[in-house]
Amino acid sequence: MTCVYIGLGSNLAHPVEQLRSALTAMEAIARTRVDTCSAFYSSAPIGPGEQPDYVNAVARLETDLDAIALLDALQAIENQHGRERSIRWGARTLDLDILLFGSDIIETPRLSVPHPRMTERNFVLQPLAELVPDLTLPDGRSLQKLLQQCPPNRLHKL
Ligand code: ROI
Repeated sequence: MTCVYIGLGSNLAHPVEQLRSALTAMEAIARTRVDTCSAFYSSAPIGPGEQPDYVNAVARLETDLDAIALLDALQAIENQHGRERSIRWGARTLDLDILLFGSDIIETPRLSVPHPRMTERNFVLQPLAELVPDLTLPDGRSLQKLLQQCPPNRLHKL
């Protein structure tokens, strides 16, 4: 089994419900177990234009799938939740990002792990630190140090 961390985000169509429903859907992924989930956080949107605040969380999964098979399953769940991919960094009903896949470093056209932008996003680092305060990323960087260096962005636990 590989221990995987997933970033969840939504800012449309009842975001809290979107995240709850995504957790239920992830429990149904083959050869995969949802181990735990952080608190839900409200966070100011990062990205262009006006858009509603997000709800964000991080979940820990155990899986026997490989990373691409897991990505396929997560994208199917995003699609079931009405995700549209028209505008980069636009508002979305559901975003499920593979943040960490064991200690693997993955660079393929479809998938980069660790998630390349997670280190700049307190809405990822803070819930992740709730689950694993002493985490070290595969490249040796410490989560606590990254949190200290992360640009501030309005974030509060729901
Ligand atoms: N901003 C916040 N606060 N939370 C997100 O999950 C999020 N996701 C995104 C972009 C548009 C970059 N901004 C976000 O994809």
